[in-house]
Amino acid sequence: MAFWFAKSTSSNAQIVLLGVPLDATVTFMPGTRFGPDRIRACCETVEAYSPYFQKDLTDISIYDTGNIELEGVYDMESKLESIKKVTRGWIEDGARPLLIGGEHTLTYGAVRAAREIHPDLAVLQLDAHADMRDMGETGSRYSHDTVMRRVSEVIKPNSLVQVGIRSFAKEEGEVPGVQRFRITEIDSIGKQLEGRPVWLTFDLDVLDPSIMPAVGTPEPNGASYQQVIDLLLALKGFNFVGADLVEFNPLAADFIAPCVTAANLVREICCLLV
Ligand SMILES: [Mn+2]
Repeated sequence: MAFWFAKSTSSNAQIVLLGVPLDATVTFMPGTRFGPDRIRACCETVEAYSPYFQKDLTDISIYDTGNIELEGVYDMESKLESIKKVTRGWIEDGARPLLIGGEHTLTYGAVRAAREIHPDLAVLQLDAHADMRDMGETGSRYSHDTVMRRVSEVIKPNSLVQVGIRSFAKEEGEVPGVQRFRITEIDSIGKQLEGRPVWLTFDLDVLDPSIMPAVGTPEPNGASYQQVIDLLLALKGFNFVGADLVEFNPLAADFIAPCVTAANLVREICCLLV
């Protein structure tokens, strides 16, 4: 099954959707491997027209590649290499990839691909968690709680912009060279990203668990849907070169309504990317 609005062929796609069923280092509640297929299914009920962006997905050429084959059963570095290689190929072909997770760790593969092609890449992270541990709770340097630390190491200083963060270990509280904003600080966020190629990494737990309970590590006091839309609309016209939407976990909660919310966000991110 492909996303219903993804009707293009690979050769002329502006946006390429890649499912990434990565689910290896989650420490609290596994299940993100089911994310891409469930979100595809819930897109069936989502209109092609975005009333926010006033754009229609049927006017954008979108191709769904299906899910990425992840090499290496327990070897995260091999899996991240697969993600990087596939993502890089699509960017070189002139498409804007949107990776649908899967756990957040996948972002490290994707951002390295984008960074090789766009050396001045900035990364906008919407997330409840800083994900800035140097060593993960599983004892790995490559996991969902270290991923943005690894990302910050491969982009220029002051190029990681974190938004909505409300849970972190003391060591992750103030990391030099990382900018952190509340989701309402729209002008400051825009100033950091203006004129640069930007990768958007959207961890669904940035949303309040009252509307997004189907995530592996929910945190109270999150963003509203309207706040997210306000931010995305304010960034319309910025140079987004790719994005990922991660951490949807249909096993963590009654999943239908949050899955439709995630599917709506696929549409809004597609609108943002073109
Ligand atoms: Mn995260």
